[in-house]
Amino acid sequence: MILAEKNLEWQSHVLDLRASDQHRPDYLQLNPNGVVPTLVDNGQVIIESTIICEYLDDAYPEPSLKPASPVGRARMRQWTKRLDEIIHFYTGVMSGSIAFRHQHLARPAEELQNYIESIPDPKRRARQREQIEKGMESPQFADAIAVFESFLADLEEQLCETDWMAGESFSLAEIGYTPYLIRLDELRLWQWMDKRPHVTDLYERIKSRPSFKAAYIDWRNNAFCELMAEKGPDAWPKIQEILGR
Ligand SMILES: N[C@@H](CCC(=O)N[C@@H](CS)C(=O)NCC(=O)O)C(=O)O
Repeated sequence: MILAEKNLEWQSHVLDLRASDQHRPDYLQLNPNGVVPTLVDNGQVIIESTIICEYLDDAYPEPSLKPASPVGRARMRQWTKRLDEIIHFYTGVMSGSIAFRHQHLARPAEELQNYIESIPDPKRRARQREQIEKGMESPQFADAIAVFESFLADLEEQLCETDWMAGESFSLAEIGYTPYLIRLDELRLWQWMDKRPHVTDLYERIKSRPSFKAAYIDWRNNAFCELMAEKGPDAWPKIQEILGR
C-alpha cells in the first residue's frame, strides 16, 4: 500500500507460508524471524512492517505519509506501536482460532507435526499448537476478543475527534491498520462495528483509495478468503458471549 501511495516500482516475491517458505535458510538470512514481509532496497535489507513503512517514508518522502506536526507523528506512532505490540499478535490468534486452524487440521498428521516443529520460536510454536488444537476454546481467543473490543472502542473515539487516526491526514497509521480492518471484514465480523459508524467510514475511505486495489484486491488470496467467509459467521455468537452481549 505504501509503495502504491508513493508510486514506487517494486518486484514481489510471494512466499507460501503453508509450505514453510518463510523458514527456508535463504529466507531466514534475510529475515531471521521467519516472517513476511521483507524489503530489499538498493541491497539493504529492512524487516518489520512498521519499520519498512517508516523507512520508505524517510527514503522516498513524497508524498509524505506522516502528519506534519510532532504531536500528529506521536499519535501515529502510538497507533503503530499498539499494532506491533498487541494487535498483530491477537489478530493471528483470532483468525487462526476461527479459520486457519482448519487448513492445518486438514493436513496429514505427520505433515502437521513437521509444520509445527519447523516454527523456530518455541513460544510461537506452543501458541500455534494450542490454536490449532483448541480453536475458539483456547484461552488466547477470549483475550484476542477483549483486545479487539478495546481497540475498536478507542478507534471510534479518536475518529469522533479527527478525520484520520493521527489527525487531519491519511498516514502510516491507516496503512498499518488496513490489513487488520480487512481481516475483520473478510471474517464477516463487521457487525462488531454496528455502533461504530466512524470506523466503518474510515474503512470505506481507505477502500476507495487506488492503493487499496494495488495492495490488496490485486493480491487477494481467494482460498484463504473463502475459508474466512465460511468460518467467520460461526464465530460471532461466541464473540458476543465473550463480550457479554
Ligand atoms: N512484526 C512483524 C510480523 C510479521 C508476521 O507475523 N507476518 C506473518 C504473516 S502476517 C508471517 O509471516 N507468518 C509466518 C508464519 O505464520 O509462519 C512485521 O510486522 O513484519
